[in-house]
Amino acid sequence: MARTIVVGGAQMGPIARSDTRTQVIERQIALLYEAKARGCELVVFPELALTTFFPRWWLRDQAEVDDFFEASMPSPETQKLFDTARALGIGFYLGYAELDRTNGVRHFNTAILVDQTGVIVGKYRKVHLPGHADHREDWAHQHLEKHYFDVSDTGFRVWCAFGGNVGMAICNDRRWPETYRVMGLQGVELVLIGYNTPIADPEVPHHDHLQGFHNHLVMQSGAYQNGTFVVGVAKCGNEEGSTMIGQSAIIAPTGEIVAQATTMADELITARIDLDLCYDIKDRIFNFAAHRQPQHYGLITERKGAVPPSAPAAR
Ligand code: ING
Repeated sequence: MARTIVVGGAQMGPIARSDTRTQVIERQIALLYEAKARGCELVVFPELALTTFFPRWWLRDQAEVDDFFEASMPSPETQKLFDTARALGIGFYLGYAELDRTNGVRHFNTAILVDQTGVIVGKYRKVHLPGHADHREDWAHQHLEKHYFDVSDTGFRVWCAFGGNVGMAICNDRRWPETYRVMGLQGVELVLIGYNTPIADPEVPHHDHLQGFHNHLVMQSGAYQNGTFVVGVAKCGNEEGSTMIGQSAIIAPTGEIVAQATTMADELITARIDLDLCYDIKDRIFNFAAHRQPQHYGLITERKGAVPPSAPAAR
């Protein structure tokens, strides 16, 4: 018997630095109503979906930095999003900047999974923080996630939700095979990923034209190599002078793209997916229990950086 679920990717266009949470959440609510009309049970919003992508700037005023973070979730402003989603019977993934005071003061790039009754059933804090921690004022676009966020204390988890095994990741995580494999080893059937990906990468400008290709390459690979659906959702367009890629996509365990955004604005993509299709892959070509040989994979967790073979001694 098929285990189908109608999933939606709620791509968002630019969020200006001056946009209020209320203005942003009204856009998200409009996408929720469209999702309801299209039968969605679960909707994925982008990474840092409540504000502009502030890690592009070196901000000196701590109060200004703190304004980008949520001290509670639901927060007073996001309560309306939770209430609307619950009223529509839609669960959602929401990326946001989390201020955590439960163990000192810590800052995370976070995503939550909210079920159709409005309950937060899962929280994920971003593992792979790209870019740099130092101020590079001569760069047109900085990428300061290592400056603003702490590394995850959750790791990659998978939750029983929406009739299947659901996992979460955030943006740069999608580029690392370890992300999908750690969830694959927990039986993940649906990986939800929000992203904010600038086209311009100051360190390799000759790769700018490859951002869209790399975006799908890594998500399609992760889906196929772990027999899981992947939903990748962008915040995109020209946001405060930094153009970010769109191409939000719903990807099948075969690696095929099932649905893809075609604009650089707020756009809902949807698909009815059958989670049982994961097992065409999980039970065959990537049957982990039958084919993996962990005794040969030790370096993956033992070693952080690459260590090339030493050159043979001169004879
Ligand atoms: N953004 C980017 C990403 O991994 C990046 C960072 C941009 C890395 C371009 C490499 C090239 O998609 C986030 N937020 O991780």
